[in-house]
Amino acid sequence: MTSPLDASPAGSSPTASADLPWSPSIATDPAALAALARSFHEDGFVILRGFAGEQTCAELEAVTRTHLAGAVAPVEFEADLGYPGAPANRDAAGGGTVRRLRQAYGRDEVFRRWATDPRLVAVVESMLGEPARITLAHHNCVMTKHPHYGSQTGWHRDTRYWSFVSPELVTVWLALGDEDERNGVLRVIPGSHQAQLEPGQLDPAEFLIEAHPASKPLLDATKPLALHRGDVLFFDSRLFHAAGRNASNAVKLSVAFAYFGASNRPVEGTRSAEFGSVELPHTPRG
Ligand SMILES: O=C(O)CCC(=O)C(=O)O
Repeated sequence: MTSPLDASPAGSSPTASADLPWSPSIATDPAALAALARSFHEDGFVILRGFAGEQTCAELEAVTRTHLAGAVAPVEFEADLGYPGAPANRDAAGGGTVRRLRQAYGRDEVFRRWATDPRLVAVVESMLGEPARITLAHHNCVMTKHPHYGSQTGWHRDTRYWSFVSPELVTVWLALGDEDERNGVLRVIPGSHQAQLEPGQLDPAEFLIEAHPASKPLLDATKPLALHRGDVLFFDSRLFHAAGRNASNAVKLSVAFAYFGASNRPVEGTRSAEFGSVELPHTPRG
């Protein structure tokens, strides 16, 4: 088993890989958590392979499939977003394709158990540097990518419409199946959570304009993050990411929650302050 701590020169702080197998000892090892946090801050993301066990994935998938089959509200339809590849409207072929099952936290105990899993909370806390809260206003969903009608998502930062006193949030993305080039793998630009953009580099919907000259060096650094069932991607919510369409014949399902630190808060009167948040117990370590 690979250690979460890579060898580092004598006297320097150990560094962690941004992509490593999950080991239960990480959640209780302050040095391992600190190394993960350093890697997260540098690259803007960390993948923990096999973090969610088969039983957790199976329970989440079962509820997801039932709710998708009945389009149980609240849902977001592909047709309503109109991203490239989406049906033109709800009456068009595929117009009933669900993009997201929203408000996952309120849907079933399995989502609440997952989002508050103490191991997950330990990792997120180390990244935020303080006790964490779940925002119920953003993500808090199952993202789907359907064959035929699932759309392409351009380069964006999750924080584009989010209003918090500090923009530092962590998005936690759990793959309930394989995610790869065939079915709309998530791509990221490592380090782009820190990128300063030029005026005019974003379109009115705050997607990165790929043809803008200043976007080239960013896009040259693109990295696809292939995931397997149970792998968890933690990313800084300011990290630029994008995803293609699904050319396979199976729907892709990913559970996404976002977390902010106890000293942070949504700005009053904005959408980010709607729906509330979930305070998570802090477990002192070390
Ligand atoms: O199309 C996708 O799978 C990516 C979705 C996404 O990044 C988002 O909705 O924030």
